[in-house]
Amino acid sequence: MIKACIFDLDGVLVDTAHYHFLAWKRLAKEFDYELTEEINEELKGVSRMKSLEIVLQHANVSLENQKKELLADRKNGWFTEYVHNMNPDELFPGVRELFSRLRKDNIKIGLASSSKNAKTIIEILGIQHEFETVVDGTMIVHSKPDPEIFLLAAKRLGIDPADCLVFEDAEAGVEAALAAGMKCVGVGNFTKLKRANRVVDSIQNFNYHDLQKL
Ligand code: B16
Ligand code: MG
Repeated sequence: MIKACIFDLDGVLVDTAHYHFLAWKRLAKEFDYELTEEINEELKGVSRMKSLEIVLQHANVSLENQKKELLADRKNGWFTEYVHNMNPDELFPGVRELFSRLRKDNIKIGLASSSKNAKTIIEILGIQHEFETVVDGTMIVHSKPDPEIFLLAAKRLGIDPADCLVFEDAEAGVEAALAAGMKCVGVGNFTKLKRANRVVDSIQNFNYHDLQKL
């Protein structure tokens, strides 16, 4: 029985995934590499440093660690600039309604985002009080597809992983949820997320009656 829902942030609750893409694309231009939406899929759900390494690998660029830190910081500067211009309306449709149904049914709500900016983002959106626990990129060692982030969220919620349902937009995130022994709803592209127990194109189109049937 599902007793807790654990939400990814970027790409599930809000389209910050698009801001990550814009900032990486801007950085990649500096070394004459055109980042495509397709390659960007590989960056979803993974840490900032790992994302940079993937971009550099595709661009055939090799750099020393100090330079990589500088580039990651620059990308994050742009990303946080975009994020600070966001407003609460950018929360995806259906999110508030889903939260209130879960609360009514006594199902716990957690956040598990690889982003080190997650707390800032949920505050900008005004949804920080919706979560019984928030686990972000500052609290984990291994990023998705490792199950660490979801296992930590379940532990903090006091719920068995088998009784948790994860909502994820990234392939790496779906793998992490399954590796944690949880059920998973993929939010986005069916072909990319087909390993999830169910795939919907947006939170709004998740059929609440399916929650206990996955
Ligand atoms: P930051 P999520 C992830 O968030 C993003 O999907 C991923 O693209 C990003 O690289 C990662 O956070 C780290 O973000 O640079 O802000 O620490 O999807 O797990 O909520
Ligand atoms: Mg995501």
